Amino acid sequence: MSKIQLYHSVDARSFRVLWALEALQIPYDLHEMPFPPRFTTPDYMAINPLGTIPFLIDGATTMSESPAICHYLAEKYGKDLSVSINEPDYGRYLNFLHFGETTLTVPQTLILRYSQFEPDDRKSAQIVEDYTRWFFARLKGLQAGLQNRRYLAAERFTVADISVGYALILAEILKISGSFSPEIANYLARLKEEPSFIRAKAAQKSRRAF
Ligand SMILES: N[C@@H](CCC(=O)N[C@@H](CS)C(=O)NCC(=O)O)C(=O)O
Repeated sequence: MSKIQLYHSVDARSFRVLWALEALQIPYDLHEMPFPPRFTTPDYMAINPLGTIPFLIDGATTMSESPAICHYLAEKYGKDLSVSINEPDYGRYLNFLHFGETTLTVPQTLILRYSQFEPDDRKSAQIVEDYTRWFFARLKGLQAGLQNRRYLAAERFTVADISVGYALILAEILKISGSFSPEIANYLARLKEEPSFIRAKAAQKSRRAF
């Protein structure tokens, strides 16, 4: 069987997949590209016409959505990192797995875009402020979810923690994590102590572009 191929840029959403691969300890080839690959690596468009990362190839399977890839890998290669349909926290697990991307990371990308990526005349302090407020309003869901829990589901580290944990790491990169509650700050600190997180960080070779 051919090795899993992961297309990635440093600390982008593809980090979720890198972190999951390291947690599962399965062999993979990492294709690290300067960000954004759509402009820096034109040949990549032939591999993923969206030009986005992550992009995963596993035999005949190709995928481009980070929570879905984490779910797929956890189900296929290591049951403990996912929560099964027979466990009471199955719905909670799926909810946080998707919450990490759709509810938390989507507003963060607006902050990133309008504070860093747009040319100066299109940068917008208003959009940055509005979506920072939006992000912190949505973080209330995580605050509630962490009550009396070390991890988000099934009392163990799962890809739901990877999905939400990445959004918290991106908040650090965006320099808005100083407003985290103690519970969220402690949760992030715990996640950063996971050996798989440390290995995933070490696997990245380039400098971050944002
Ligand atoms: N919903 C997708 C989003 C993928 C995505 O938009 N990735 C960003 C990086 S964080 C990207 O590739 N941006 C570059 C571009 O749009 O050209 C996921 O969760 O993986």
